Amino acid sequence: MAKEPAPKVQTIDPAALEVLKRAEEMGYSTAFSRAAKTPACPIGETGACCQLCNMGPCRLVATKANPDPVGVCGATRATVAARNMARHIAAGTASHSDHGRDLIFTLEAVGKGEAQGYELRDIPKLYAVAGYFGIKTDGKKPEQIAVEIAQKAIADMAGQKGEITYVKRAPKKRQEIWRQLGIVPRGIDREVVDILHRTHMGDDQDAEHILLGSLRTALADGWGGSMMATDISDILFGTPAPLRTRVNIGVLKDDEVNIVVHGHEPTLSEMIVRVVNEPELIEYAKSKGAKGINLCGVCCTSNETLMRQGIPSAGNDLNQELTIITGAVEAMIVDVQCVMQALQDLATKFHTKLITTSPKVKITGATHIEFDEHHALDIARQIVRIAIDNYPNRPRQQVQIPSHLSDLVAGFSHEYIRYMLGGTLRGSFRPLNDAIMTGRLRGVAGVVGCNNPRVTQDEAHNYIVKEFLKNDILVVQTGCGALANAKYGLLLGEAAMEYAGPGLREVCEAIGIPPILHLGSCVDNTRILTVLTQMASEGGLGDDISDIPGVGIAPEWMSEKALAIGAYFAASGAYVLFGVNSPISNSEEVEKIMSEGWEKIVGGKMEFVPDPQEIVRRSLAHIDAKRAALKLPAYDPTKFGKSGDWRMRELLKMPFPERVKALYGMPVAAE
Ligand code: MSK
Repeated sequence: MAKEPAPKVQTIDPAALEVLKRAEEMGYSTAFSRAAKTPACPIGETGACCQLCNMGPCRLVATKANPDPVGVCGATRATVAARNMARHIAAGTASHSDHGRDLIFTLEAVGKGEAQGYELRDIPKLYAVAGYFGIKTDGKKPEQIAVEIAQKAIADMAGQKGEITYVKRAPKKRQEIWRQLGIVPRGIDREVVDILHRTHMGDDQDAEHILLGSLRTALADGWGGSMMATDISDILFGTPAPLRTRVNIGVLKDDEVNIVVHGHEPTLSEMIVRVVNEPELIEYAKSKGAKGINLCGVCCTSNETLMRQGIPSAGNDLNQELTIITGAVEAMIVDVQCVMQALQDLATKFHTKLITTSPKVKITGATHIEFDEHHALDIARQIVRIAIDNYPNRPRQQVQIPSHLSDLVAGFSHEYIRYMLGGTLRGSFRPLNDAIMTGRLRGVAGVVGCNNPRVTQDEAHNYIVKEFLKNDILVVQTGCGALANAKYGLLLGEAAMEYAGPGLREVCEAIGIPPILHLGSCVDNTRILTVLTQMASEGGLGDDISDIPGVGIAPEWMSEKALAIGAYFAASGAYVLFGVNSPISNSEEVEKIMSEGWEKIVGGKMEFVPDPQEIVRRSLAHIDAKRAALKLPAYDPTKFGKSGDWRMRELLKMPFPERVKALYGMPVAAE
């Protein structure tokens, strides 16, 4: 069934709404307006189109006359939907893992003293990662250890046989499931190639077998390329810890040079963070009439610089064009993934310079300044100077920056979560497991992923997390989903008082955390894998990820990387739900394989459910079923919430004599 061309309400973000109104008045095209003009292809969106050879493309749409169509080669609807899905997962895996590869090369160059401006910022994490790779560290300098880690990581990228190293980080039971199914990744690149080969015309034609192969590829992402990307980013730029910053288009400044970093990789953006604080460049900006240099981000590069350095974010994926339409952006610097081609055309309508930096990515018309980790600082300075030089060109009469912005608390690495739960000397997941076991928390949920202009921006993200909070479910977020909720103040401690159920509120008050924890960018979904593994090994919640009362949701997904993430979570034992639409709806057989079929073999499953209310309903049912399987008490919110700040707030509302009695257990003495 074809979806509506675009939602009636484009966004719930007041800043985005303000800019969109202006875009409409000025006749500027955006993803929102293009989604309205260009309906989604009704054949492709259900997984019914096979484009794998030149006998087609074949459209396998059932009609009365042909109720069970097949392609020219005889490929069934199930084979076609499965092959399309597997290829999406392979592309997502390739993207994340290539991001990881670039970081590995940077780590190697840093270890060899060849990477200008970088340093090894988290030495304890360097040692921890060396431990995973079985590298002896005695008597070695950190730089040498860094080189050895890089070499081992490259070997995992290129592995042909055996198992990639990080598989050992999964719960033991999970590793055995993968081994029995023969889906432990051998090498990260190999698993991507494997899917591309087996989905070529005339190869693997059994939907179940194709999809099992795709799980192996996805595992190479989650427990391989992405996990290494997260680890190495932490080693090079620091493991995140909580900090407070701001989000939304209102972070742009009308009297400073605005530079927006966009994409995914932290390598160049971290150097830009560094150079915008150099007195020489600040003085240079002042010489051009600006008060200073204002660096901010969008999408996941933004999450990288926000999590570690507190650099403000102009918002999530659908805000990328809108920042330019403010007329206040001197330069937008992009690297890889989720960068819209339309940015350049939009930039020409203003003074904005769009600068591509990855050797893999050029956009026609944009300025290309190729990034090279060996000269990163020089390149960062060159880019910042271009932005400063562009400041006098800002068309003052065109500048309109919405004032909307919100504070947020971010920076919850899995290391910090462990520390905050147990303290410096006894970091542990015990308090979290205990809170779930007693029923104070009903369960946990990861709500992640993109925006998609085919649905109202941020609406499903907001609705789903608020429902989870109300139901005492602790939420972790990454990527554009985290920014979606940060824009409305949900990533603040105060949100617990306003939205959380009684048990979750008590947990947030006791630990001093927001009810939603921001764990980072898309590759940092691997932090959630680590948290789940540590919860499984802590005891009391079974001994595998599939036992934990939890779910993963991508309510507004659009990227192939989201499908790879969903598949590696399903392969790791989690129930994953996707919103928007189903790219496999042309085949009930494939829907069944990825749901009931996968649940039988790996304990996790992946379902596509456009209705956010149904997503919540299925999530709660799943969490309650997992609680029952663990023989935990049924969720009962009336047992909790009679302590802490909330109780104090209620008490303070009482009239004076009753308040004293409630506080001290005695009546006020009569005069
Ligand atoms: S940037 S993959 S739109 S989360 Fe990671 Fe956002 Fe999705 Fe890109």
